[in-house]
Amino acid sequence: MPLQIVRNDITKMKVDAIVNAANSSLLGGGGVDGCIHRAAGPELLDECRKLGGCRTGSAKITGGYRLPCKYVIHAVGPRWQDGKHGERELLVSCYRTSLELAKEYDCETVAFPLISSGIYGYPKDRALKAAVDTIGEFLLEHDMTVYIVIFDRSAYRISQKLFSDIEEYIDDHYVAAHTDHTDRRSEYSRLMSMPAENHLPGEENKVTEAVYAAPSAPRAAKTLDDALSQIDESFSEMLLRKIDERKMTDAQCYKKANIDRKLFSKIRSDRLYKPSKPTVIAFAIALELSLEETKEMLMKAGFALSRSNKFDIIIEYFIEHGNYNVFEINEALFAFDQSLIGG
Ligand code: AR6
Repeated sequence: MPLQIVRNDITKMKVDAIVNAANSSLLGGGGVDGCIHRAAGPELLDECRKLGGCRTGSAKITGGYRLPCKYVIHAVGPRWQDGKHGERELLVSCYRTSLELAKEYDCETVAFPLISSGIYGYPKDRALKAAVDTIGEFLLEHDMTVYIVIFDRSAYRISQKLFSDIEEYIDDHYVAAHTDHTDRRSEYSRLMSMPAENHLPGEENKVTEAVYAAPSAPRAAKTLDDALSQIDESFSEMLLRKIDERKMTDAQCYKKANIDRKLFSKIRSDRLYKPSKPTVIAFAIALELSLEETKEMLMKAGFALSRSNKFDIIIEYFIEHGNYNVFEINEALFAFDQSLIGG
């Protein structure tokens, strides 16, 4: 997955480059800067002294020394004042410059902390949004795996309003689905386990209802050849068809889905490829499929959207609200402790 949000100490990341949230002197400080200098050893400071500082919104690169990465990119984020002093532009520029430096040094994997969101006071949710938007945009044009490393969970918070809306949506759908489902199933078992003559007056109709509600058996094919000839369009075929219908290129689709190019090639070359459920959902979101189409695509891969599962309800919420931003959806999934989509 080209963009991943992980919880870790950035000094432990085994990537080509990690990004430091530095200050314009580049001579070290507290926060993540202090951690990186301590883990890299004094040679890092020696090299930093030769760089002559760095202006806010920009970045410079050094070796990684005792860190498990090859390079450290020192980015200088803005101090938060009130949001009206060009803070977002400067922060975006930090991410862009760092990504361009990483590209120039042929880095395939890069890890960022949430620049400016600690000592410099940038509100964490806005810092995260700026990071996700800027990195997401860069990844539409470049092949790289980028990690946003967050230290404390509270950094990864969707807005309170969105959180409450989704929570309410989950409550409505989760509870309703469970009650409905359980009642029907137990009613079905009760009625089917007793002889018809024991049914209470009027229950004949209930049996019919319950039988209709029960899963129906598929029509049996006469021979194996018959059965095989009934094979439907596969997941991979549906995906490629939808990409054509949407007049997208393959790259536009897999990048928007936050899916790795290699994984996409596998899917493309194997018509019976069996994807994971989050991968199918990532493509459904990238293709902006309706709820019906999403369900159809899931079914082709052997999955369904269930009302007994928070992950599924959150996905349904976003599709129903016409919000197909994979990064925002992942923020919401993360906030509700669900696995993320893509990859
Ligand atoms: N790994 C990942 N993230 C971390 C780590 C770590 N080891 N340690 C802290 N964070 P900050 P800033 C998170 O204060 O706001 C320094 O003195 C932390 O939770 O390190 O850009 C510099 O020299 C927060 O979300 O950087 C500058 O003077 C994020 O990293 C000034 O601080 C950034 O917090 C820069 O302030």
